[in-house]
Amino acid sequence: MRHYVGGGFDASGAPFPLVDPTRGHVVGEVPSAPRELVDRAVDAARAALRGPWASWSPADRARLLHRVADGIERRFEEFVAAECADTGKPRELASTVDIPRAVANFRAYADLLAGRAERSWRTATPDGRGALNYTVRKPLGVVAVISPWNLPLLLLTWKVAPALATGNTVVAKPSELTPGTACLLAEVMAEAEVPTGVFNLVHGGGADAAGQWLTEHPGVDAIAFTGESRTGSTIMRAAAGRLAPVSFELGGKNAGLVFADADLEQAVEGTLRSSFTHSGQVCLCTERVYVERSVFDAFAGRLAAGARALSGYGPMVSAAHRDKVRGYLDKAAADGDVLAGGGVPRFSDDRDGGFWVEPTVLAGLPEDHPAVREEIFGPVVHLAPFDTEEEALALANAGPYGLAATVWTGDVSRAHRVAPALDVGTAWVNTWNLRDLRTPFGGVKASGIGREGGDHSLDFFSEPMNVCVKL
Ligand code: NAD
Ligand code: 6OD
Repeated sequence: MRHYVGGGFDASGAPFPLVDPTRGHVVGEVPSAPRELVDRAVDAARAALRGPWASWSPADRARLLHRVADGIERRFEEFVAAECADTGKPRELASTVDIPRAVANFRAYADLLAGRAERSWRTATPDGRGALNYTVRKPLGVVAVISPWNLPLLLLTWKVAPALATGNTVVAKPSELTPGTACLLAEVMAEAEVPTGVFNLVHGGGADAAGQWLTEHPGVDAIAFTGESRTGSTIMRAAAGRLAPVSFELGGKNAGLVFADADLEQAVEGTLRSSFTHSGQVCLCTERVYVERSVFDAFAGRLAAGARALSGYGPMVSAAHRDKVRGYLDKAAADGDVLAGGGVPRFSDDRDGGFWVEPTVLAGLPEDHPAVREEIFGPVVHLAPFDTEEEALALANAGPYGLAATVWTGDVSRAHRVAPALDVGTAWVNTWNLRDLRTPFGGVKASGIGREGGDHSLDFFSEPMNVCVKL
């Protein structure tokens, strides 16, 4: 595990242990970037802005992004293995979602570049000769990309790809818990001949470490961050002093709405996927489901049976996160009903040392209960009944977050009425986590600032400038 700064690999800094979440063993160590290395990474990224990279055309950059995508594909199995080792997620998930999506992130922004048109306006002037206005887009400069542990490569590349597409230089800091695929990405960047200093990688923690030093760094022009809402507030304060723009994808407490007119089988299958994919450790996962009263018992019974039957799921990412999830479960078990799970799976092998939590279905908790209000980020979903569409909407829209929601209904009019009325960045109808990378992605309220995806990312990572030429 090494940093990548100014085109060179570097292992400086005090090592911290890497733990296998599946078994709880220490399996390696990662160097924690000293402040001096963070400074060097920012300096390298600044210097690269003035180098040959500045004159690369969009077509050159698009070709580079495709080379990076090719490089990930060539080493696909290594990436899958690293992602599974760090997160404990099943191979099936890493090989069908995380790594293919990282490849798609680079290819999508490479292709989008080709379709970006610069706008121009002919303006009348009193002398009749007119003026030509045209807009050019410039990179923001040095961008810090800070990412979380749940979808490590997917979420890092989701920001690195458009940042490079628009001509910025990047200093990336992955989560200290999951540095493996970022290290491989640095190797791929070197193999793809990304110019020196254009992509840099530093490892380390957040507070009083590489994360904080990057966000406070006067040489960092913009910050693209995915992680907890509280961390977002801290980073925003750090950026405020120098008015650095931020793009934030933050936490969620996503609701599902199941109407009696829904295909119940589809709603149950969809909710099992939306609540328990990656053991609930996806920001888009559904943690609270409101079910029309007439089908509540049928839905709850089937969902609980489905949760009990799940196998092949992974652990929580760390002992600390497992303890946090278990804390919510203990409170919920004391105050409400546990319809499925609630415990720890037993394997009778060394996995019993890992950070496991059973897929859990809860019911009967009041809406202001911490397990219903706060983001758990684990395999836990709470069910509650509703009587009217208005009540369902009010329940879904309550609370501090607004990332995503899912509506299960067989009524087309209801779908179009309810989905846009949800206070979220993304509403799915009769599906979950179906992603088209050209669409806007982000959250409202405490779930984020700004939109990424497609043109939204290309817009965030570049600054429009108007040139007015008197003819
Ligand atoms: P986190 O906020 O603890 O950490 C995220 C990253 O920020 C890590 O790299 C961490 O080292 C760094 N960091 C922490 N404190 C920092 C500080 N003071 N200054 C600078 N950097 C700092 O989040 P996490 O636990 O890694 O991830 C889980 C959270 O991320 C959940 O809340 C989840 O909802 C959210 N998330 C949101 C999205 C989205 O798209 N909206 C996607 C994935 C995860
Ligand atoms: O699909 C995406 O682009 C994306 N940003 C997903 C975020 C998932 C959160 O864990």
